[in-house]
Amino acid sequence: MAFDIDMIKKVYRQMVERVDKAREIVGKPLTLSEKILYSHLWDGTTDKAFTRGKDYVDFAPDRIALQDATAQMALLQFMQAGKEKVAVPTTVHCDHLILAKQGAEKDLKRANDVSSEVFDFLGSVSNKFGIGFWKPGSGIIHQVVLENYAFPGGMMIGTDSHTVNAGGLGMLAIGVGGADAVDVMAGMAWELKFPKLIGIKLTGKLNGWTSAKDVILKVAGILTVKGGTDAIIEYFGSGAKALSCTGKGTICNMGAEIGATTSTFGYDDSIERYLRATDRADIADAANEIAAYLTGDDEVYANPELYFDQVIEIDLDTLRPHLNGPFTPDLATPVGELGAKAKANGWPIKVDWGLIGSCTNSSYEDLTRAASIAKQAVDKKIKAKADFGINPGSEQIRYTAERDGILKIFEDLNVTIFTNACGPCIGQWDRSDVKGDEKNTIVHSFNRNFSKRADGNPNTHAFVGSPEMVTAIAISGRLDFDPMNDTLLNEDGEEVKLDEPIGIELPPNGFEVKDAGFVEPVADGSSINISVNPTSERLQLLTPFEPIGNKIEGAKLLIKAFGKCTTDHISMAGPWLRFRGHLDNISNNCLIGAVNAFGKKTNFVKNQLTGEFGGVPDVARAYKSAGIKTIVVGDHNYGEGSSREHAAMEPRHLGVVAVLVKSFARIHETNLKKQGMLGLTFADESDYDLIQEDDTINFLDLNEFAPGKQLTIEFVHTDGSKYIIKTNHTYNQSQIEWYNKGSALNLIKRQSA
Ligand code: MIC
Ligand code: SF4
Repeated sequence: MAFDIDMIKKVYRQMVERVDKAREIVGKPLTLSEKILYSHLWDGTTDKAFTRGKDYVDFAPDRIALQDATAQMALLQFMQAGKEKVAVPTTVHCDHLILAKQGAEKDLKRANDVSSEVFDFLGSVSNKFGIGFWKPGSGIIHQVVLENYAFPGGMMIGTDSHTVNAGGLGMLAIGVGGADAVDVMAGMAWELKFPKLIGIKLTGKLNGWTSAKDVILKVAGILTVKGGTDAIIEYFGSGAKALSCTGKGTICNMGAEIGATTSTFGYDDSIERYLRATDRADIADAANEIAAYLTGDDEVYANPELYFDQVIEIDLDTLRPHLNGPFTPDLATPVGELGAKAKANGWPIKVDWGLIGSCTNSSYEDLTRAASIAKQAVDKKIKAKADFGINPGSEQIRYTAERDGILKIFEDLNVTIFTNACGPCIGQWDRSDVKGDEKNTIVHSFNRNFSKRADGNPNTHAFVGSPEMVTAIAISGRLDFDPMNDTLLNEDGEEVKLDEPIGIELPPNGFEVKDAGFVEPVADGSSINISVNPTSERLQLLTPFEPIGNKIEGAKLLIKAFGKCTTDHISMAGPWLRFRGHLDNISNNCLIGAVNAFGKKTNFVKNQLTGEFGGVPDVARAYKSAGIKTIVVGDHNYGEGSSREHAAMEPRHLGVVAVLVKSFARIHETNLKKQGMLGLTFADESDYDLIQEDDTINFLDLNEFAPGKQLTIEFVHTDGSKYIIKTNHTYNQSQIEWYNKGSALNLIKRQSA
């Protein structure tokens, strides 16, 4: 039984009516993405067709999901919104705050001790406001959502960039910052620029060592980390239909790594099979009744060039397994070619760890494909050369995999089974084998491999691959191992080869679980009191931001970030996750991972007041207490990666008024706007080079801040010479209102009062 079949049936009734109307208005056959977008308009129906990549449109998502690391800030904001209950079904998932160290049982116990304050806070706020609560150990948010809440044709938002994973079940699921989620929880519309559409046609069928992961590793290589920006990617074709539902989830999940707003697949047999296997036959039956509405129109898939802004075709018959990395998920290399590339670039060939898991690749099918390789190693008497760890995606998967003897296979190979949680994927990893910043290589089935992400070491070279490839590489202990062609020496000195992986799409005896870890909220939470200890180092009630105003003069440069500056560089995760509910404390990690363009060091910037160098947060605090506003300058795709709004709130808290870059990642740009700051882009990119460390900065026409109008900024060098540059922005009138009020939340508060 689905959690919310009545809501889903209502969405389906509306869909029929609204899609028919939209087809008339748009005047041509529709993609699946358009069907879902047009049937989730805040105003119900429309009398105009929207322009992709241009019009801001209000939507009404069906559901919201939050994870513990972002939920703290989201709920602290929601508590200020003056509402009694969430307006839209919402869940909180505890998955990011569990350190992987000794294995599931001990690690979970330790997390429950260490983070009880935060888990209790999230649990009681959830209970108060009618939010479903998934306890630590229940699983990774996106896997739990796929198993329980995602449904074909639906629209959801989540405070995590990999919310897009639910596209595997044929929905539009979009990652947002906490402030966006607060709008929807408070009963308001959710605004999005109507996305562009990229169609990816999959032909042929996966075979041998190639898996769904390789589809997205290949796509990442083609589109790069910003190729999907402001676009929805819709997969179709016979190859798409031949993929399992969780395989589709893997592909959609990593769409976040190419900046895509989201990705999706049309409803088909594999999605139906998955719904039935996860005890949601009621959704499958309802979906079957309107199946044609839950996929793109035939004409669209027959002539995609006429309907999508860009079309890519991938033949699964000839696709090869890839490993992407290091340091960026779009550096794609086919497995057989990695040895030479590694040698040429000085990447360590020896592999120290193999890790399987993360929201991307922790399904039952993933575990069985990896287990089929692990079993051969045991049977053929090969010991794994690298250390090896697994985080199952959910308690339901773990329980079922244990029952079916799959975990036993890994244990026989000495693999550590960590908690059903994010673990090493987000730097929650107590890695003991490598000390300091020793150069080393790891392979994992996660989605991101930015510098320092898994273990905090800038010299860990992380490569992303499918779980079965990670297993093979971990067994061989070598990055240049090609299981399709190479052999391994076993304990008896014989050369043995690994056979192709074999997976089981869905458990033949069904999924099973004892305690899935779900806590339903009470019907009336009005008497529940939420208290936050004022001396807590982990939680802090928010004080509203003051408006920045329309006069910025005499500002200083806090940092000119050089090269890649992801949200991991702006607000690192790992050990800092513990401060996600305490704005002042987490601000001490603000931009400490960004490389300063002057001197090329991290966390080392000049304080113009004293002439001395210091860490970014300290220097920012010094300017702030002297009453001096600061700006941050950055390169392309600034803020790529996570949805964490801390990357916007921390600079805001420390007195940064504007972030001026060559280009932004979508979620981060919105997060800056929501927190009442200026997110600007250079009209002429080369102006980036003009900016000097000791410039004084004046905004010349901020009093005329208006949609579509450039803002002019003057930079004064120390010798008194000046130059003036033009900057672009994408603020519409209501977003300018957020700026004027100090933040979007300040505006909601006024409206509720
Ligand atoms: C991530 O994968 O980077 C995270 C941690 O899941 C983030 C969310 C966060 O920073 O809490 C994301 O992807 O949005
Ligand atoms: Fe968790 Fe990693 Fe997925 Fe982010 S990418 S939600 S940290 S498993």
